[in-house]
Amino acid sequence: MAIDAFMKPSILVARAVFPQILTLLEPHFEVTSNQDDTLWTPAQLIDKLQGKQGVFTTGSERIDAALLAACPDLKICANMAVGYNNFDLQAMTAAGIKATNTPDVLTETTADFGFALLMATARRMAESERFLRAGLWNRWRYDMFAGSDIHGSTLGILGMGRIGQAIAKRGAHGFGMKVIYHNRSRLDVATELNCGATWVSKPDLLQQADHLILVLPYSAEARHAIGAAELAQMKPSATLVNIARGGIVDDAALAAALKQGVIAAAGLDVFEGEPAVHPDLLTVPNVVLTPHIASATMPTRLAMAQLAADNLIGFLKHGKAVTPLN
Ligand code: 8YV
Repeated sequence: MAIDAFMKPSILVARAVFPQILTLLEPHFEVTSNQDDTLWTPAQLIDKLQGKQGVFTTGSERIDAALLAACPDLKICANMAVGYNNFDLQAMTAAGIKATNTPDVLTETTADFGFALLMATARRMAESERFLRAGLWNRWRYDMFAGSDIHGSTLGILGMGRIGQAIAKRGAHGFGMKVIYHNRSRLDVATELNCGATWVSKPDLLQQADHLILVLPYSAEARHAIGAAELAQMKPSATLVNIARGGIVDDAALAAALKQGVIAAAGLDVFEGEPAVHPDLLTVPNVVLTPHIASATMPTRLAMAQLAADNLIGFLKHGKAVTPLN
């Protein structure tokens, strides 16, 4: 469909959003929304995208070559997420479709959550709360729910982008931790100093960390970056935290390692095949499980949605996306 100069472009907001985001979009576009938050099949999404020039997605909508071929009017996909493994970016670029994400606005909130999950895990908060709620607390005991210390320990970070750096600063400057990291590319010296972090090889990271936080983006190479072999290299007292993406950890291998005491505990915000959770993870006590909420504060979710909306307006109305990926 050709858009004439007087016609508003049509867009689809694929999931429920803050009402004020729809109010922001409506003067610029013919907006089809999904405030009931119906989970569409790929075929239904294709159907809804007919005649649409733009789509507001979350990490749950897969945008691939098959969808693009079936949606000839589509020009831009604006993801309300910094991660974009739901996009086949190569196929989008080849088809001339603009892709955008929401970097920066969620960095500090997500780093806060990484630390919260680390502390809840190392200090056994979920496990001990379940014990209390079950009415099992009838006395004090010297080793009751004794966990491991955060302050003064060694924090390992795998992946050292914006969120990794924000976590490093909290660890080094707030908790007096020794911070080590592994990343394909090493940070420059000034950034390392600012974060209080030192680059090490991946085996050194696994062997030296008291607590290991994963914050690397998902890619084919990152799949099962932490599996049985990597877990076996970690300290038996170590905690593992995954706030990156499901699939970076081999969840079955992790559940087995937790059961066998290969590592002490894990905190997981993301899962292979989420929202499904590996059944073995639900039966081990020493794991804290949260439903992909690392960026979930009201101001940050609003800022993410606003940036995704600004990308649609910027690109479809003014020819320039704010945070383009291609
Ligand atoms: C999102 C995230 O909540 O930004 C990301 O990459 O994982 C989360 O902040 C999620 O992807 C939904 O869009």
